[in-house]
Amino acid sequence: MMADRENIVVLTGAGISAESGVATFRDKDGIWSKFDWQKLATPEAFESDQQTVYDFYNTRRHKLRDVSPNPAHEALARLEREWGGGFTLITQNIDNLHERAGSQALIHMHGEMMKIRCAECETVTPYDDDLSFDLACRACGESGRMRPHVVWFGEMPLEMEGIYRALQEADLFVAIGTSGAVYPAAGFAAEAQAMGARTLELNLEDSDITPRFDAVRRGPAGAVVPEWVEELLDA
Ligand code: BJW
Repeated sequence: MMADRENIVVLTGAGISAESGVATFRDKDGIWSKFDWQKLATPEAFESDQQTVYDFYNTRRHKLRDVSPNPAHEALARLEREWGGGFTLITQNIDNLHERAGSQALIHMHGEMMKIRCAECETVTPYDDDLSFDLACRACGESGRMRPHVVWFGEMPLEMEGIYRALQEADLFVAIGTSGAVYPAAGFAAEAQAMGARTLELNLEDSDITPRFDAVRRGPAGAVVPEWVEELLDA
């Protein structure tokens, strides 16, 4: 049984948004089965073919408008509201479904799809419309250099200091719907465990890092996350 004052750190991946209709990356019909990440999700791709990168993200930004949070996002927002101890939600997802479900203590370590960033001065701006060469940076005035505010391969994920602080203080680390294929996020379970946390994986199936967890629960996030949250809050 958990004491109410324990610190919980949750890491989510694409699997938590799958039942909302947002594509995952490495499942059979995932994004990387259809598209070449080297041509779309690297700083080099942006420098060599900016329009293709814009098209890829514009399509995904349009789709995001038609989807809604599912019971797994809602359960994590409820946990944050009702849990008596510390709670930190780290997401690798660039969709906005956690915040639309009501989550507030949220770290978007791989960025946010509905924000853009100037590749010259790094200013970040919320932005609803299509990415295009016509866009100028409101801060430095440079044109044609606005990029999605996302973390591509080879780039440093965001808010790493806050993440490692949360992992250090965690009593329970929970990974939901992530394949454990991408570092540094894939290393968090082992790191939290080494610093004394218990670890739990919620996923449809085994991931690359399942052996790192003390306990696992299998099933769709929309079912297993609300069940787990209900149990924690009832304990
Ligand atoms: C369900 C479900 C349902 C499905 N219910 N579950 C060793 C150490 C450090 C770095 C490296 C290293 N080796 C290599 C690297 C470099 C690289 C890397 O990891 N490469 C690997 C391919 C090996 N990493 C980087 O470049 C990162 N930067 C970096 O390392 O900087 C230096 C640094 C070092 C040390 C400390 C700090 C910094 C940056 C990585 C950026 C990743 N970017 C992307 C794209 C973002 C933008 C966009 O979306 O376009 O992020 S790639 C993509 O993968 C996306 C995701 O966030 C990320 C993770 O994917 P995720 O979420 O796990 O999804 P899937 O599809 O893989 O898995 C879905 C899971 O859900 C599956 O398990 C299903 O079973 C499950 N599921 N339906 C429950 N209904």
